[in-house]
Amino acid sequence: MFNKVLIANRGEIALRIQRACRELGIPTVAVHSTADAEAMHVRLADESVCIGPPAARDSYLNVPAILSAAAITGADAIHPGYGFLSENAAFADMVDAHGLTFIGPTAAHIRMMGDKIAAKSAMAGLGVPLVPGSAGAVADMDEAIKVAERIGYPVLIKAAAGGGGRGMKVASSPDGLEEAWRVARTEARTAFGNDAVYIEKYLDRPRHIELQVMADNHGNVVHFGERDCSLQRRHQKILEEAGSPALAPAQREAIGETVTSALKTLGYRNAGTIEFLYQDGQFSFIEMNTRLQVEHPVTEMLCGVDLVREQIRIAAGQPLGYSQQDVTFTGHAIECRINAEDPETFMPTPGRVTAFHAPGGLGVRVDSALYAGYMVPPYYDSMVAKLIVHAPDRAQAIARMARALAEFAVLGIKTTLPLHQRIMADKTFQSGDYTIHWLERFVAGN
Ligand code: MV4
Repeated sequence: MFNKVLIANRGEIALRIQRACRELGIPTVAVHSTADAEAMHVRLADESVCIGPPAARDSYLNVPAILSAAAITGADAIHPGYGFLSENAAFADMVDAHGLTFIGPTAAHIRMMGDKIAAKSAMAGLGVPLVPGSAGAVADMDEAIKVAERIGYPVLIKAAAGGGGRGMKVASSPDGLEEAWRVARTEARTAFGNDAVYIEKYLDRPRHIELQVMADNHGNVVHFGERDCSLQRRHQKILEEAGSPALAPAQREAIGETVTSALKTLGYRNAGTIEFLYQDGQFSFIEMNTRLQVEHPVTEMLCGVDLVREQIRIAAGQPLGYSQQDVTFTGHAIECRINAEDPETFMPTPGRVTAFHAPGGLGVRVDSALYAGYMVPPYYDSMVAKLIVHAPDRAQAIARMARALAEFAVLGIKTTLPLHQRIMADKTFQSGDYTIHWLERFVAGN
């Protein structure tokens, strides 16, 4: 096992990783920007190192400073959390080259899944269902027309280096294709420095369903079921559930079997999330995330597992603590992301938190680095808390969430707490019959 883990992140996820390390008896090193000197992740760590000025590119993305912090403190492993350097293959390589362990997948797998075309062809070759589309990159307009005619309009042009919704263009007819093609190409080149694009059939009312997997270095791959992340605004997830209101246990088992067998063949290691669009009873693979995700707690609550503990144990070479038969799915879990944003306009609301009271009680979990007196800095992501509930069924989970939201007090700054209260009270949300488009209309006032 590791002697000391450096956590290359901030906020609630840094605390989450510290907690897993502490339970494993591993001391932790926090790194922080000058803006985060008073942050909770620094206060709770065993040691801390300042790695640069506020801007993320000078601190949380500052690879030499982070590697130096590991060397100075004698850390032998680095957990990247999510965001920042978590899906940076060059960083994983450098951690390795310095004789440290990157707590995550291999650099080669991070690189493969970062290229959405490579990811799709790898998955297709392993029997994972895809959206109908081009076999790989589409070279020119002539080929684009041919692909679109074969699969039928509307089609979606996506950037190979994109992901998370960046660089996508819909074309609903041959007329629209030329314009969409030019815009998508130009955006891909300027945004990612890679103008490779591919084409998919546009699914008009899918759900976003993703599967959590964990693989060890000994060939064991286990899935922990799905999360439904259909409630998004501008490609930002707002609320996640496990399991999906749209899936029956047999469907979970079938897609789980498909995915675990594919990842076994691929030799994948550590945590991974396979993203699907789900429409008309069909799963279509779109992307794979090679990191721990923000919404991992709903899976932890549903399955009663500690995914971060498993990540650390696996990176240290230990076998997975679970076989597929050990994984059980009990009740229902919901996570609300609480952002320091105006609940109407979604403008960030950094500033001083004057009072803080977290909800509690049966089946309630709060992952947050907030405290009374804390100054939410303007430099980073606006998510300041995750409120997670677990209950015997979905209706009780919604009632519990509404109750916990009402207890939650974050004073001094506006947050998205009121938005979540409105969602819990909504009939369509309560029915579970929603798609990726529902929330955008809901926040716009239908
Ligand atoms: C799609 C799609 C419809 N058809 N692909 C957006 C983020 C990226 N991960 C994939 N995305 C989409 N891909 C096809 N072929 C619709 C979306 C999409 C979306 C997906 C998941 C959650 C929210 C979304 C919001 C808008 C569009």
